[in-house]
Formats: sequence, C-alpha cells, structure tokens
Amino acid sequence: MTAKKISGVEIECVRGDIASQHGITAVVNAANAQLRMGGGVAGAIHRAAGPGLEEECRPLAPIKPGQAVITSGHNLPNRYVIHCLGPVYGVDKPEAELLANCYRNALRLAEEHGIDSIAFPAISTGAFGYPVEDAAEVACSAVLEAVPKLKSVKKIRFVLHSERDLMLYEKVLETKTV
Ligand code: AR6
Repeated sequence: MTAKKISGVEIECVRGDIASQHGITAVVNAANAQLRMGGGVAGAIHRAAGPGLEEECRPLAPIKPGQAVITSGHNLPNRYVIHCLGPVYGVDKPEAELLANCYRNALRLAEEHGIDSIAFPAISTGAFGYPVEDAAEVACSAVLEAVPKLKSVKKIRFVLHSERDLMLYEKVLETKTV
C-alpha cells in the first residue's frame, strides 16, 4: 500500500473490492447513466447495498458523463455512495476532461456533505475501455489539484482490482506533486 499526505489529506492506493471498504464514509460507484445495477463496480456495489439503492437512484437518473450524484449506502459498510458516470473511451469527448470531472464532482459532493473519507475505483477503465495508464494520470492529477481546497475530506483511497492496476496507480501517485 502506498500512502502520502498532502495539505493534511492522506491519499492511498490499495488492492481490493470497492464494496467492502470498511471505515470509509463514502464509496464511489463507476455507474451507468441509468444508475442501475450493471457489472463490475456497479454490480458489486448494488449487490452489496441491496435493492433499496436502485430505488433511491431511480429519480436521480439519467446522469451525463462527468456528473456525480449522491445517495445513502444502504447495506454497504459506508454511509454514502457517490455515483459517477465516466466517459466511454473513444466516444464521450473530451474524455480526459470528462473523467477528471468525475473526481472533481465526487469531491465537491463529499465536501458539501461533510464527508471525511472517500474511496474511488478506477472509473471508466473496465467496460468503458479507458486505458488504465491514462486514467491513473487523470485521476491522480484531478485529486491532487483538488486537495489543497478540501476542508472535510481527510482521506482519499484509490481501490484497484488487480495487482497490475495497483502498481500503476502507485507509480503515478509517487511521481506526482501538487
Ligand atoms: N472493486 C474495485 N474495482 C473493481 C471491482 C470491484 N468490485 N470490479 C471491477 N473493478 P467497471 P467502467 C475494476 O466496468 O469502466 C458497468 O457495467 C475494473 O477492473 O466497473 O466505468 C456499469 O453498469 C476496472 O478497472 O466501470 C457501466 O455500464 C474498474 O473497476 C459500466 O460498467 C472500472 O470497471 C461502467 O464502466
């Protein structure tokens, strides 16, 4: 696990399942526009949260690429879920800007709700086809740019599904400065 502290905010990378992040107030969902179950991250989150999550999501859908909405966590070990729609690589453009907006908007919602800790998956890098190397750059830059302005958020965790993705994120995070 890599961790670094910037402006009083701890940023870390771990390998794991986004649906079992204990001790984290909000987890981020790599959602679909309709905020329905789906596969990957959205499947894991909805399965763990239970049907109440889809019900709460229904009136909030559809969302656009880069947008984020917040719900409660239902049966997840987290108080909130922040649902972000990442860009489909090669389709939704400009993709880097839209992906960065996911991280910016999720952190903005976290601040508005006084959330102290948040865990992000690698949005868009699964079904949506965003190359992980590029997505890691965008995600780390967007988060590091936002960090100096954060008041409530004290911990940001990137949760990666594979060892390879974890190593990539760790490398990018280590080399970046604010
Ligand atoms: N925990 C953490 N990371 C995971 C998990 C998990 N449980 N499962 C997969 N990943 P994806 P997207 C990784 O496809 O690309 C859905 O069907 C995965 O290896 O979940 O934004 C939705 O319904 C990949 O690196 O999200 C949408 O239609 C990353 O999480 C669409 O897919 C993101 O993969 C969203 O696609």
